[in-house]
Amino acid sequence: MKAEKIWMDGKMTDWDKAQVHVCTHALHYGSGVFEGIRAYETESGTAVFRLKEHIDRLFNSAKIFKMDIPYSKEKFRQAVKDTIKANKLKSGYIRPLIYRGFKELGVNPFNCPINCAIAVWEWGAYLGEEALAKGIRTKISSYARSYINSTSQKAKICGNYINSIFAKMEAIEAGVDEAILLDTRGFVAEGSGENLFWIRNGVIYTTPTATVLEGITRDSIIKIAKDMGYQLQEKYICRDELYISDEVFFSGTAAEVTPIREIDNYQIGEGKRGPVTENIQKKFFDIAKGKEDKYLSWLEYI
Ligand code: PPE
Repeated sequence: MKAEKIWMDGKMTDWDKAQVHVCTHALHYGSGVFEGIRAYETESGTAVFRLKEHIDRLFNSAKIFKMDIPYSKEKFRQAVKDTIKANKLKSGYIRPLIYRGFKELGVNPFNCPINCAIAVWEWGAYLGEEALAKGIRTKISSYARSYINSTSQKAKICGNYINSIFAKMEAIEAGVDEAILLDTRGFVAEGSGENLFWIRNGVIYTTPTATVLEGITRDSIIKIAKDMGYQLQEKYICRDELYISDEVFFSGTAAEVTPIREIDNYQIGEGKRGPVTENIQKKFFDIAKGKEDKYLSWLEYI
């Protein structure tokens, strides 16, 4: 992972010089908020997928975490595009980060400055190229998604990801690719970095967003699926409903549309990418790559 330049507090900085002090507040306490955005190569050049929605969510995360971003949304949006240009990135991942910097330590964050950075780099398939075509193996995590009153799931707060990291480490050590976390009531919540969809008898389901991140890919898939004529419902379910679903898949900026072929050693459906998942995945990539006129408003060209 490396590119040329990182935008740091308004300046294009060399990748190797984009450093922070070891007493940075966010390094000790996870006191930052971030975004994950993708840019795709299209016939008319590089386009950022749903940049407006990602910038809106970044500002909402900052609002929830009581951080005033010292730039307007418009300036920040331009900075994302400038960073892509400065790195001549054709397609890849964009990581804006707003963090409490260095002034003093102690849990109270209010005296620490608010620093901003935008990094971009080439990032292929999150769970491996094969995952998109064949599906991945998962397990229900022994770690519950953070309790609703412990932190905020609407905000993409850096420290929230400790919960995801525990679940991910456990999954990898168990020999599978990814974890599915339940909420503290025991209902299915989401992956370590993905929302979840499942299909039974032709109907597509996903979880309500109260206890999970309001995924922008999730929102895109809901719109795409409805446009394609599928019935789609939000529903709280227990883990056993996943075991007997016809198809299950993850959605996320990094994960895109990743089929799940196994959960807790149960084969899901035929044990491979199912037909509904394949249709939606194909449509998603066509849209992201600018091949669907109807959805061009989701793309922001560089
Ligand atoms: N849930 C969680 C917990 C999550 O982190 C993500 C994104 C999603 C759902 C899907 O949201 P969206 O990207 O808006 O569709 N996870 C980001 C970080 C992954 C990482 O490993 O870092 C991402 O996909 O960019």
